[in-house]
Amino acid sequence: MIPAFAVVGHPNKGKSSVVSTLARDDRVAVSMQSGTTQVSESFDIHLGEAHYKLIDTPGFQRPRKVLAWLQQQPVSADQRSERVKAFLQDEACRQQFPDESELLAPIMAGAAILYVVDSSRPYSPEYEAEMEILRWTGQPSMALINPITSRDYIDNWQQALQQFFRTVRIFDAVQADLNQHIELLQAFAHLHQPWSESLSSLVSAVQAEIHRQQLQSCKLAAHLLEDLVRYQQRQKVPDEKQAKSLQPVLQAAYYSWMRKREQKAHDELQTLYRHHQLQRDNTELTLSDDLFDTEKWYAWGLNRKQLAAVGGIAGAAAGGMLDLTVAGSSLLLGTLGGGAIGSSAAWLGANKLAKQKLKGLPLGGFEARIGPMKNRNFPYVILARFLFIYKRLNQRNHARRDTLSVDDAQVGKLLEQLSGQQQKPIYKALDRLSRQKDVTNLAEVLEPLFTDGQIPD
Ligand SMILES: Nc1nc2c(ncn2[C@@H]2O[C@H](COP(=O)(O)OP(=O)(O)OP(=O)(O)O)[C@@H](O)[C@H]2O)c(=O)[nH]1
Ligand SMILES: [Mg+2]
Repeated sequence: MIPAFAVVGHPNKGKSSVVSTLARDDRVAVSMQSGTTQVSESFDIHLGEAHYKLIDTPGFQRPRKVLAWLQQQPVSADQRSERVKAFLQDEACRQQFPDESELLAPIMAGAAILYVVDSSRPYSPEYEAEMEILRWTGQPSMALINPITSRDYIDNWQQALQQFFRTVRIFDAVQADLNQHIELLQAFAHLHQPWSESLSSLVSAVQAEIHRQQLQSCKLAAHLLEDLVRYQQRQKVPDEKQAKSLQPVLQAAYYSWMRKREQKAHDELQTLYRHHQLQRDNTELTLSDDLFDTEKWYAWGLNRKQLAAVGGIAGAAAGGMLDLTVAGSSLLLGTLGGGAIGSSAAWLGANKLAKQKLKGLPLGGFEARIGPMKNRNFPYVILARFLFIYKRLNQRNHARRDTLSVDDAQVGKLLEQLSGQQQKPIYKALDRLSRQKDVTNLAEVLEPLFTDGQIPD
């Protein structure tokens, strides 16, 4: 049997949040409303070769009555799980106790139990009936203490839970980071011996998945940069006058294509990280500035000083005057001599938007054209906006339903955190891109920006 875990407990204790966090997918319904989950829902988690199931269940509603039903007749310990099966087979019980029937069904079909409680609420004996029912199932089990708003009652909970569950762990469903997630998976592997081998491989599968998502993000960014920087909008018309009057239309079409292409890349990123529920237009994932609000370009991309420094270096390197290995982390801080910056003043002058052109065609008629974008800052702006979304998505726990916080997205700062060796190829590649030259392995060059400079093993 594929390892399966049924997440059970009182209503509104974070069961669905645990499922969402472990599934790394936000399509699990989580809400403040008690009784949000009404039927059990099974999520198949496939990670490389590893496969397991997480089952979200409704909360216990009438555990004392259910326990009373189970205890109606004397049952020895070895017969208790049969008694729970009898409960599930009894039509009247299913009618009377739909929530308990829903949550017990996957357990009796072989799932292990993850029992979730909240340490911000005091322990009370009212929980004993449901814990006793779970014990009757005879299935492997673990208790998770979820500190929804505080850890005030952790000790009392531990005292009580240890009497019913072999393993008791603290797991914050909404704040848990990746290490805590991985530690929990490691604990799963010890829960039920026949599953231990397949569950042990889960940990490396999760790490591999994270690396895969990072690499895929670099590829999305590289495609986006290539597409936006190289794009041209053209149209043929019979005469020059028509070509001229077409220019504003062409420009609007050009901008609209670019904006859509950027949106598409951001959508792909969101899908890649399985944050399907986040609506970008009403969360802080919204890029409040329009892509062509060029006033903001220095804030997103490189500022004037950085641009001058990078321009000087990229220009000098193109002319073979400067060995790029000097481009260390201090580069963007403007510690370069005035000479280098001065020499790039002309280069800064090239800081214009895409040009419009009219061209007479050999067989008669005219072609109006806009693009490609030669502005040197443009690739940095695109990259900064993409990284802004990326940084929020890749660190975000999938159980979170609050809005996102905004911090500094300036790409220059992110670049400065990398070593000189890592920065250098990025400047070079983006410079070649805005000069419309071929760039090899752009995705690979960008990788340190997506992995925070850490090269995964
Ligand atoms: N701050 C914080 N909030 C949490 C945590 N766990 C759950 N919540 C919140 O508590 C509420 C209930 O969470 P759910 O995961 O829907 O709980 P549930 O047990 O599945 O609830 P039902 O399906 O209604 O039984 C939601 O508003 C969650 O965002 C936590 O660890 N920290
Ligand atoms: Mg729920």
